[in-house]
Amino acid sequence: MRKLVLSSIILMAVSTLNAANVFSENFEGSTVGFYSIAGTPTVTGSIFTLIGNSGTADVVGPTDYGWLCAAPGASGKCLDTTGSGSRGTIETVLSYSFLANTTYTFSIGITRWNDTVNGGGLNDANLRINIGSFFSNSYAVNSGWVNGIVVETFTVGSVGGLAKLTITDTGGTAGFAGAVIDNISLDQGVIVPEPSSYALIGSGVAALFFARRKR
Ligand SMILES: [Ca+2]
Repeated sequence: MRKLVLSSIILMAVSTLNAANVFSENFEGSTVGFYSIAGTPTVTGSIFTLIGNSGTADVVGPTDYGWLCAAPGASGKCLDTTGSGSRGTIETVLSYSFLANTTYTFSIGITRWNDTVNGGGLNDANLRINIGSFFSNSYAVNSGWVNGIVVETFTVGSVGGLAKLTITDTGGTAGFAGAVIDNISLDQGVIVPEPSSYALIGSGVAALFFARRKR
């Protein structure tokens, strides 16, 4: 038992070195309901708020939509990126600090919205996900979409800075429903030294070598 505890502590220490969570959201602390710019723009109990002119979003419960909200570890609520009204854009309330020359891992569960109320079945959507100028990708959540957690890695260039995560529903079958998302996580990965840093380290080692030879 003591061995197990010790190895767990070591594992934890190692994984902390390799990846540190920047933010995560599973909407379990959120209140099921309709959020809008005109009404309540901040999605209660989550890290997100609605932005744009007329965006809406719905926090939905596990019995409403699909595999995602009911998946292991996600047994409660998730977010429909567009509520009844107009296509939604959500953004983190906070800006997060991104370090130069650092790799990050972003993951998100995405599924099609299932129209069980109007009998429309699975609807298509298009999601665009941005993390400031550091990451951008679009996802066609249509009949070709394979349900699962999307995992993306990206490396910030030589200039870091603050950025927010923005998720926009840019179009799909229904104007009153978008893709359903859950289990969002951003983790800081390993630091990648710049080529110039390698050169600097190399020249330092060379200088040390020649200094020693002179003696
Ligand atoms: Ca959830």
